[in-house]
Amino acid sequence: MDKAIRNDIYDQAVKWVLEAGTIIRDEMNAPLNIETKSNPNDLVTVLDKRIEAFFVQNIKEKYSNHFIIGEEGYGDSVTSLDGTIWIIDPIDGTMNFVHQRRNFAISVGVYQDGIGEIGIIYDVMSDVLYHAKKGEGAYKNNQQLPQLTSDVKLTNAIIGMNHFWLCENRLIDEKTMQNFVKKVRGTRTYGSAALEFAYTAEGIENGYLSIGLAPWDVAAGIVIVNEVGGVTSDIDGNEVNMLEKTSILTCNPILKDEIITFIRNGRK
Ligand code: 2AM
Ligand code: CA
Ligand code: CA
Ligand code: CA
Repeated sequence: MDKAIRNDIYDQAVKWVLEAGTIIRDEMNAPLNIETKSNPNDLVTVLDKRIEAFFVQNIKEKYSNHFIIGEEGYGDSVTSLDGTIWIIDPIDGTMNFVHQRRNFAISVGVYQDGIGEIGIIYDVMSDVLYHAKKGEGAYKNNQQLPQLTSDVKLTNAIIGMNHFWLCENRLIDEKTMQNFVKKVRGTRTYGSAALEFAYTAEGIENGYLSIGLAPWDVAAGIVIVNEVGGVTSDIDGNEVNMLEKTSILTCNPILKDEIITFIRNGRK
């Protein structure tokens, strides 16, 4: 992507993300009209919808030839990665948003012909912006994030993963995952995939494993993690396709083979 064009999109995207954050903080104490989606724990509120609509309206007005993939369905039905595509999760961590009023993020990735060019993850209540442009490093607010440490092993790693991995699940035998939890130094469950990517990029956790995520959960995070030398794949090590839901492993590259080999033993 041409650098001047990318800089323009990036500046605009950051501006909209910060504006969206202000809307959320201003409106979050009004009734949220909480509804459920695929199951009783899969929540959506009026603000998830309002924020996605805010992005879609602004993007369509300013960049009429761009496409949008958004969780709440205000975007386009995208079937090809050709062109410029905004991949948006208006509120990542809706359960945290509803129950905790914190620990949720706005996630915006911009891809050109399938390549991640821009990643923005905004921790709305902490007012912390993680952001990256491909090839130009990743930032937490104005501070550039260092490359991930080369001094990490699975036995002293902190890995983000939710507890469903320890219940019977369709991907990996739970006994294997229990052994995995015992092997690593510690696990964390933050409840926002986007923030887990941001924390992996920041190096405050060394990786994150998820059973099933959609493009909007990971699009921005992949770009940000890439910029500090991190790697993202599905749990078998395959490349992630931005048009499909998939399992996810994002981590320090030193850990990738060991994690994949470990969990392969219990792979169904
Ligand atoms: P969401 O809050 O945008 O839905 C929670 O563990 C993380 O997984 C969040 O990032 C959440 O995103 C994501 N997630 C993906 N699919 C989900 C589902 N069906 N139900 C709840 N969370 C889901
Ligand atoms: Ca959701
Ligand atoms: Ca999400
Ligand atoms: Ca969401």
